[in-house]
Amino acid sequence: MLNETIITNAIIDRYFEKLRNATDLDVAIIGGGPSGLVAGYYISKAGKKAALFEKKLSIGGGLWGGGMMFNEIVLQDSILPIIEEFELKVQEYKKGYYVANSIDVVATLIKKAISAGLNIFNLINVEDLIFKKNRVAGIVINWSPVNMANLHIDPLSFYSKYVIDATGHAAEIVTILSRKMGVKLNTETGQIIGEKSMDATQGETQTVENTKEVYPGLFVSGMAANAVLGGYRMGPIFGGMFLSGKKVAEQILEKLKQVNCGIEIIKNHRR
Ligand code: 48H
Repeated sequence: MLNETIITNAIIDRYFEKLRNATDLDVAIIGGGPSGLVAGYYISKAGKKAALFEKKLSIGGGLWGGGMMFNEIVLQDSILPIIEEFELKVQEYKKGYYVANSIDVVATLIKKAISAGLNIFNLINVEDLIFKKNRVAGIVINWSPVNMANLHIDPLSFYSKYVIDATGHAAEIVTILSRKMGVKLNTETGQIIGEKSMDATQGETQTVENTKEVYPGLFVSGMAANAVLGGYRMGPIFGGMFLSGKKVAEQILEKLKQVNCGIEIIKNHRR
């Protein structure tokens, strides 16, 4: 005979253990698209405490739909080492161009990231940031259904040494920071510049170049990087998203090595 209370308690206990473990993070990743998942994989693999927050039920962002709902994506040969690292199944289509089943890519990225130790939360909307002493110091979260039902329910806040805006075209997190705090961003204009039209070559290069800390404590990756810094879009070729996720992970891991990277500021505020 199965006991319903045990089933219920198993879920409650395990979920709250995961949640408690995420209230004080090294890195909070907002958005479960390719750049966020790849970043989460590398940061977790390096032994840092990272959690990824995705507002939708499913993780994977824009990967699922391939190009115009044809569920295949294209990857270029410059990311062959990452393809190998993730053991992605790809087929060479033309010299330098690889094609992959987008569903398989989503499943593989999620599996790899969780196996590396990434804590993934779906159905959670990041609606604001913790902002202290001119630094982003964490995230403010609520259930997505609360947001969808427009309920007046206060959120909860999680500290994080670094936050990654991996929210894709909308660059939701930088937009919130810019709108609420009116801060000067690390962009040419100090503002969000906005995404440009389609040019696959430029878009792919720029999404990697634009991956950086745009405000103390807040990094951008993937399509959000191009939206914030004014890069082109590239269509359903995803190598740049993978490279951007890897680059942001490397940048943050480097920062985490420094003793005085602003972390003390957050800690002092806790007292
Ligand atoms: C929690 C949130 C919030 C929030 C949004 O769009 P994504 O797949 O992001 P990237 O940058 O990793 O990949 C971009 C790629 O999918 C793409 O769109 C390309 C290559 N386009 C080219 C072109 O020309 O159009 O994923 C972002 C994720 C989504 O799942 C959102 O639901 C999620 O972020 N998200 N999660 N809190 N406030 N905002």
